[in-house]
Amino acid sequence: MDFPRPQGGSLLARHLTPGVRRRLKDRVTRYGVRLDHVIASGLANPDSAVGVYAGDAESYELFAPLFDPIIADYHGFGPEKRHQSDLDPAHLDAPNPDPEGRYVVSTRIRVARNLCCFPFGSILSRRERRIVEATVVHALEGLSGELAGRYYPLSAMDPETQARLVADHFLFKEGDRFLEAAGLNRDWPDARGLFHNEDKTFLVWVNEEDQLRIISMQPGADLQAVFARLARALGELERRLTFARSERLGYLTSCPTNLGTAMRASVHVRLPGLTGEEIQAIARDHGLQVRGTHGEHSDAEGGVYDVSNKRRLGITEVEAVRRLAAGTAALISAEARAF
Ligand code: ADP
Ligand code: DAR
Ligand code: MG
Repeated sequence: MDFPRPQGGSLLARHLTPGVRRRLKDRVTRYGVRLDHVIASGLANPDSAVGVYAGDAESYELFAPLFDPIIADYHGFGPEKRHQSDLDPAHLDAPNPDPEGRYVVSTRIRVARNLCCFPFGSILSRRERRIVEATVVHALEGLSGELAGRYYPLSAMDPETQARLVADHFLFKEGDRFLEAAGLNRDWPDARGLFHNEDKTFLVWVNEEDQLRIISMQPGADLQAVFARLARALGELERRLTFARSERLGYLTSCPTNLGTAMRASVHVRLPGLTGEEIQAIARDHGLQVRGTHGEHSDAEGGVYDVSNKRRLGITEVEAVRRLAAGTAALISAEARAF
């Protein structure tokens, strides 16, 4: 019996053909991930752009007939390719595109990570999620110098503090319906939280869409400094934790849009003189995507846009930051000409 195909324009709808579904419908990973887990979000949200989430590292191999065409579509990365990472700041030449601070409000570079040998968030049990939290927080509390900080469990955070941290872009939002349908919000807020240093320039989200979102951020457009801080932090954390990764796909993440570098490098940039179309055209030319002031599924407030690299797989971390620097300089030049 052929199943009804997912509706809408998602990559899931495009690539989950009846033949692919017949091939995959009885497969189960060693952690118990089935096809229904992988496609739940896209079935529940026909307006999804992608529509799938991996339940563990093995999902990317066992359900490759569905994931590979989606990965090729989104990243332009064929199944014969192998991802290469480069986190060495010495290889980055990204002069500050806004040294006078007239346009760029702030710069943020994050990577997603999941611990090796655990399921991912969509099928983690409450107990496993608490073990992940304890393991990650233990590693973070061993950091020193600029990276030293404190962990704040969401369950112990008062609503006003939480709202302020979200408004100030330091903490993840709640209630994303795509994450909800994927099972990533189960047992919320249990074993979720935020680690940050004194200056909130180094932060780690624990057990949101991925088990770790490791973040370096600061006001202004010094991309080199933000990248160097992140690289230092990752060097320290790689000594303390083992992350899920594969030779072919790099770092492995819940959503296939985050594979490879798992990096989003972004600027919040004020461009009052440019239309949305002009901004989109320049961003597209530099492989960048434009989002609202509070990121995914948000609008620009006060003319501040979130501009970041679209692709994360098949380019290196250095290349992703270099593209952002070049694209940001192009947007600023266009803005300066607009007045
Ligand atoms: P992702 O999960 O891909 O990192 P999200 O949209 O879920 O993106 O969350 C990103 C968060 O980081 C949002 O709160 C957004 O406001 C914030 N953010 C993104 N770029 C910047 C930036 N350059 N400066 C400050 N905050 C940023
Ligand atoms: N909203 C989901 C995921 C898109 C990529 N964003 C992530 N992973 N946060 C969709 O399929 O549209
Ligand atoms: Mg997000």
